[in-house]
Amino acid sequence: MAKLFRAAIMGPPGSGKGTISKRIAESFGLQYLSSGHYLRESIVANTEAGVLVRSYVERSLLVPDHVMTRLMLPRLEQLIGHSWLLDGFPRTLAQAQALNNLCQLDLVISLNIPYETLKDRLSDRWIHPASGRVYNMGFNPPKVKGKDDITGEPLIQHDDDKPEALMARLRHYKDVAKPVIALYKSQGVLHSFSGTETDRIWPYINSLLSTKIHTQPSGAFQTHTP
Ligand code: G5P
Ligand code: MG
Repeated sequence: MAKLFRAAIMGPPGSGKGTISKRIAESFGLQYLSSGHYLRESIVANTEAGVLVRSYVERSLLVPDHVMTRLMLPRLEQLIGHSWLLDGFPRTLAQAQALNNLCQLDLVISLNIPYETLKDRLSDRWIHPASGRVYNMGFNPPKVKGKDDITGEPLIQHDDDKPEALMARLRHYKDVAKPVIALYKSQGVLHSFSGTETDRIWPYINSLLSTKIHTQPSGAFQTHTP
């Protein structure tokens, strides 16, 4: 019988969550929800919440848990009856517990990417401050150097992306993620993947998901319990 499939992908900034999520969503037809995307949407809308969110995202700090759960959980409630993949949520134990109260995840993918690799990817990162859109001069540069693709406004580089600050952020990510990873490990749903290249990690994730989700020709899919 077809069963719903709920998954999340975790990993430090720049670990490839977004890149891999898009491949999973395309290959397996899951609805894709990215916390970063919804945060940037609220920044652009310039609501009271958006102004608050911007003050955190601009400094690459975690947005408070109550703001995150208010942003994400109603969207999941609307997706009752759908299978989905979360990118970047939950990031803290409080967020994971709030999500647990709504539903149990079937699978959590955790990406372990070496610090040096993350440093290379992130140290070349430029941001459009008004929207939170992120560019990387090496992998996804803006169409016009130093300008936002949509508005043409100047891009800025944050002090947070300097190597020392980056190290502190990545250490902070690890500390915050530790109890979340322990929770999902204890629930038997955690799968960790290590490597320096997304293209080399992807085949392993793809084959794991193929054993759990069976796509149907119609685009519908079934899940298998191991
Ligand atoms: P986001 O938007 O979730 P981050 O900081 O976690 O942002 P980001 O930048 O979105 O991370 P990612 O999704 O893990 O990274 O990785 P990606 O975008 O796929 O890849 C990063 C770059 O590397 C891309 O340019 C990609 O093309 C390139 N790349 C990927 N693979 C390879 C490879 O193999 N080789 C090479 N050469 N390049 C590669 O969150 C933004 C902010 O929102 C807040 C926080 O402030 C956060 O900083 N936030 C939350 N706060 C609290 N709780 C939550 N749940 C929050 N979620 C977001
Ligand atoms: Mg991302």
